[in-house]
Amino acid sequence: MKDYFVGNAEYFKGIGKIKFEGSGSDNPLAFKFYDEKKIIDGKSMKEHLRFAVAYWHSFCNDGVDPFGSATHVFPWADKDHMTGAIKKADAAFEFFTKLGVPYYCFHDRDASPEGNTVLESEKNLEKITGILKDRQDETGVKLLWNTANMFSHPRYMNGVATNPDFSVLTHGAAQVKAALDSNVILGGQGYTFWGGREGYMTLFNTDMKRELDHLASFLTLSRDYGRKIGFKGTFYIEPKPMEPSKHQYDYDAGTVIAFLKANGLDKDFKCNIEANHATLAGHSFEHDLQVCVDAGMLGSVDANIGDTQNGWDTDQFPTNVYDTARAMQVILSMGGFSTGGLNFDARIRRNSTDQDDLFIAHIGGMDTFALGLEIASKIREEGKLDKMRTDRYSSYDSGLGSDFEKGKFTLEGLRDLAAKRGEPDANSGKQELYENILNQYMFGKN
Ligand code: XUL
Ligand code: CO
Repeated sequence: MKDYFVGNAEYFKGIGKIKFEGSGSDNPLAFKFYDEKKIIDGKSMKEHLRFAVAYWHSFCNDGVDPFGSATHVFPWADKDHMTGAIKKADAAFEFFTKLGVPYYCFHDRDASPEGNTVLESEKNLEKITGILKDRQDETGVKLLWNTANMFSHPRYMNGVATNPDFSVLTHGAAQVKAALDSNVILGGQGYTFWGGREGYMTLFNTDMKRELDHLASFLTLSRDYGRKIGFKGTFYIEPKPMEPSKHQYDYDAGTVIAFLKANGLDKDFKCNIEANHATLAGHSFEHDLQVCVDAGMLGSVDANIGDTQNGWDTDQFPTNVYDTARAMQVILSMGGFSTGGLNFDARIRRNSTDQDDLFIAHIGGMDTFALGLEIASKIREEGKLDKMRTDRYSSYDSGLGSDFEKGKFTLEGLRDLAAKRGEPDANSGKQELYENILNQYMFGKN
């Protein structure tokens, strides 16, 4: 594997391979905490964290917002869309390898332009897939997952699989088919569905039951096609409660898991949990992760952070070590990722306009998760917090509580016990103690 790949040109000039320099380093272009080779609990940091770069934010987000035009200048841009896409792929792989991430993720339209017909779009993606495959082989960087962008084109304004117009649904099917074809060539570990427009703007014009049935059929056909062509990875649904729809059907982890189970899709599909989507749904990041782990359905993670002052998806890079420590505790509790990883679904700000800002942002996100991993691993190794939680349930471990868990009680039997035993003692939840112990692990427990 080359140190970094450079196609026809070097796009991130003057920036070399990012190295680990330790927490004392003043170099903004060095890792302070992410030491990819460091072994934690039998695995290297690189193997635990399985970082991926998101093509869409890193190489397509030009800084446009509802109030202003582009602020980011892309040196790989080209008047000819296919030439631009090829140069963009070169720039992307240069970035991945300089940063040292093992994976990337992309939407079909991030990497290859939409054509005038279904066939033209398919041909474009086929060509770019060949180029991505070459770059993967040259650099060793792999595909964590890909997906189809079925929310930008105007035809999808009323949804895709949940569109009341059948002909729109067929266009979505064409996109998913082509994206799965591309995935299999690239050896993707997963394939994601994020249905931003699979929801509604008003219930006045919406037959929710029919739409959900269509969504289930669409996902079933996609699963069947993927398996038929040899896709062995995991399908993911990425929950999000709203934005751009007023209500999105994949509201949160609990909703998605129930939907998958109700439709017999839970063997092939898992969740891809995005931090900022969980918080939009009124949950914490760790809540949605835990819901998935409890159901055996945590697949992958879109790593980002929201802004507590804003009620929308700000897609910022993770910088909050409390969040990542709690998230890594949950991820380690399921034995770590199998096909999934930590994909930075995060974008630099509109006014972050220096070329090194993209590196600095990813370095910060990777360091933040490296710290979270170290702290979570220490907490698990000592087992103190886990024991405190387990002990809260000790009344079910033996005797009558254990009989209840085994289904040996009737409701009348429970009533009689209450009458006989009288008022229970108060048992403190000790929340503040848990919080204080976490702080000790974070800031000074040796
Ligand atoms: C949108 C979002 C998407 C998905 C992939 O909020 O998170 O980028 O991750 O379509
Ligand atoms: Co996402």
